[in-house]
Amino acid sequence: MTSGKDQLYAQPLGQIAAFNFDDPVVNVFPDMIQRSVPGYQAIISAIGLLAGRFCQEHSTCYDLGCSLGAASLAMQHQIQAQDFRIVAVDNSPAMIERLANNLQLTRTDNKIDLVCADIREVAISQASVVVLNFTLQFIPIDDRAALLSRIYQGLLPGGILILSEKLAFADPRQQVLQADMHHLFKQAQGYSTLEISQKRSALENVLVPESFEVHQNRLLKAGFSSAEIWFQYFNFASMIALK
Ligand code: GEK
Repeated sequence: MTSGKDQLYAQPLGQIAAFNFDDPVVNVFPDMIQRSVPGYQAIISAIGLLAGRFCQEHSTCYDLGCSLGAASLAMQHQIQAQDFRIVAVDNSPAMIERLANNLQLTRTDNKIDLVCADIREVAISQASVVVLNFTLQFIPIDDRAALLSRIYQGLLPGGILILSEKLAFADPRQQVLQADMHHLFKQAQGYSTLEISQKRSALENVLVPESFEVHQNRLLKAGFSSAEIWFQYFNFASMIALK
């Protein structure tokens, strides 16, 4: 379970390739996400608590874009139901391979099934909890509504979707302020200006944020009866959508 410090963008890079979740990223992923996403750990803990409350007997919890399984592990830790499974999906073979190794090293009675696949192609059924923790932002905008609609259809009555995203803001002053505050957050976490700007270039057109209003409208259109923010730290937010 080796995991290092994220220095992927510390040196000047001539050409900056589009960001992808390959081996070098997997090696530093826990450090990278903690130091890049304000409130990440608080959100993971709360996903566990929400799953503890909403996981129904004989149901499945989905962790879509699971990376190294932080949300799945938090859910497994908190769920009291006797009969449930967690399906953790990611289309990065490097992530799934590392998560499989980590799970083998931890406990033998895991309720977590790993699937290496595109979340746009995974069947969702009998779900009580679905988690999209900073994953929808990597899905092409045109594919987002269909995915949310399939999630809605696969949820049982009383089910929830937890959707965490980097947000954009319609008001230009808010957009500039919140982006600046995120920059300061990353500096306070030890990232240099060079690292921050090279990472931003790598994520250009790969991570595409939208406003809360756009997310909320899309969730309601997909069928959810309510969608609200329960957590926000600058331009990073987590929403709960209720079936
Ligand atoms: C966490 N949820 O730690 N299908 C499947 N996986 C995908 C797809 C796709 N189409 N697109 C991207 N991914 C995690 C953090 S990280 C967020 C999620 C971040 C996967 C991608 O391989 C990566 O592992 C994950 O979504 C996004 O709670 O790094 O900002």
